[in-house]
Amino acid sequence: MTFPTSHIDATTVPSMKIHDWFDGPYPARVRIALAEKGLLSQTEFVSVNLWKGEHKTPEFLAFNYSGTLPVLELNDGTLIAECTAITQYLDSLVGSPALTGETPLEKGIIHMMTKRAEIEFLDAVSTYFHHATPGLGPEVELYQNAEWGNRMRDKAIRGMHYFDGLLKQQPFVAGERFSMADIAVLGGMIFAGLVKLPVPDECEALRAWHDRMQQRSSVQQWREMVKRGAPQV
Ligand code: GTS
Repeated sequence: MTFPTSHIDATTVPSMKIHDWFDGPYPARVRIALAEKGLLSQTEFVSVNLWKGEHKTPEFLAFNYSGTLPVLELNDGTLIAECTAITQYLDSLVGSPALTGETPLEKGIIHMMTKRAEIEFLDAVSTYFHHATPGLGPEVELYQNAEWGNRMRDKAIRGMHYFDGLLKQQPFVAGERFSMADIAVLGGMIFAGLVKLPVPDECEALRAWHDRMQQRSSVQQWREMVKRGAPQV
């Protein structure tokens, strides 16, 4: 199987598999990116049950060394893990809408803001979940450090204030256009919702941006997929 080397029409993209868990915040990032690109119908979702630790088995670790979801599998067997890498691939494949930027400047800013959304917010909420709450349960969480987890919760709240300040000045996380950076902050908001970490009342711009994001078709499509519930296996 050969793969296209530049932008092609979404309808001609070969089928792909995404290995993920239906309501996971990181999986949400790739599902939203797929919806933005009009690629959901070409994608088969393979369920990996995080709550049963299926992502930590030797077989899965051979598949994705990091033991995380999601993983994109192309139909020649090529594997791409990491939400940013998967989004970059999808964005390079199908031109519109551009999620990772078109000009060198946009690409740089979007990359920076995506990384910042991860480090300052989403990954911090995730660490809070895995370390300072029961997380995925005692069978899966083999090492926990509550003090570290709580520090990361405080970091995530600082991150919410940071993005609130930014969104007071511009409509989207990386500037004037929706991008992968908005999707990364959405991932943080989704995770914060799951672990019941409230957005501070004073973060009005962040809340207003979040409300606007709910109007996007891609976010609505993701929500519909989650509503369908856990896959029957
Ligand atoms: N840097 C990775 C990425 O961007 O893809 C992080 C992926 C990640 O942490 N995924 C979560 C995971 O595998 C999935 S979810 O929690 O959002 O559903 N967590 C399991 C674990 O044990 O860390």
